[in-house]
Amino acid sequence: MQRRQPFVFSRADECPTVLRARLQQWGYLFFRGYVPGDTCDTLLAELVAQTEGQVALDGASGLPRLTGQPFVESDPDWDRIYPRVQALESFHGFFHSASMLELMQRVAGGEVFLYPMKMARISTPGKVGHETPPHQDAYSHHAGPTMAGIWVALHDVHETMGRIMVLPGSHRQGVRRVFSASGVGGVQCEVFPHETTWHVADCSRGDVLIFHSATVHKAEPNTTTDTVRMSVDTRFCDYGAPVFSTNLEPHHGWRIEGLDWEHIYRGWQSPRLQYYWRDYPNLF
Ligand SMILES: O=C(O)CCC(=O)C(=O)O
Repeated sequence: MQRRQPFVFSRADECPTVLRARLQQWGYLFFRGYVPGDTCDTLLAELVAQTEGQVALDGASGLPRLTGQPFVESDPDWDRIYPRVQALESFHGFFHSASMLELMQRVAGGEVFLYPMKMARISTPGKVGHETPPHQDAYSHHAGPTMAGIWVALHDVHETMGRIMVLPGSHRQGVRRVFSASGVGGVQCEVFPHETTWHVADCSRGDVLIFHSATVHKAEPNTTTDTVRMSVDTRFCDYGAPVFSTNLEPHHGWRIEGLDWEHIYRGWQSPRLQYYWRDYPNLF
């Protein structure tokens, strides 16, 4: 039996000590509308424009609609679309804005290192069973306890559209055993029998979820008829904490031929964020 309770809400202007205590208590922080709506709209339109007509923005609702065939991460359609998404300067820059960095610094209590690997999620309907399974980023990113995930809704995400859920307090049980799974990432972690209550909420564009590296989280299936859920996420840690070297690669650069930083950077206007991570002092 799986129960759902609403996310515990946080405010960015709360005392950082309170925010950090809450992160340790629940394993996550959820901020309503932290990213301005027009910033989300601009990035969403750019992501949609890379889908070669497979996804279109609905004029009335502003939501992405599936206009082509359903696909999941690592399908041929996705593999064609994703290098175009990854090449967007705005997509990589999104998490490096002053206000985003400020939020991460407040939560971390000091300077942060933002992982170069940036992720875009395109969860289409028609692919139930392939949604992100329960997992811990500590396992998938080989990361320690000061690493956290940061996930942003680029549009409103209602029930049935593939919301993100977290297992509150699950970060306190350490890194768990994993099993192979059919969804995004290919592995799922153990969920203990007593862990039946998940936290979740309908999201509005600009809502931000920050979660501890060991917090178990997953996506609900997208059971709509034609609405796509699109979001972006990345990882950050205390500056100087050990970072496993695969996190310096582009997301899926390990399996999509030619998806490397040279490809990604070739059309960029500014060199500022290119290879910013190269002198990071603690790789392993
Ligand atoms: O958005 C999703 O479906 C997956 C997000 C996620 O698992 C993450 O950010 O670690």
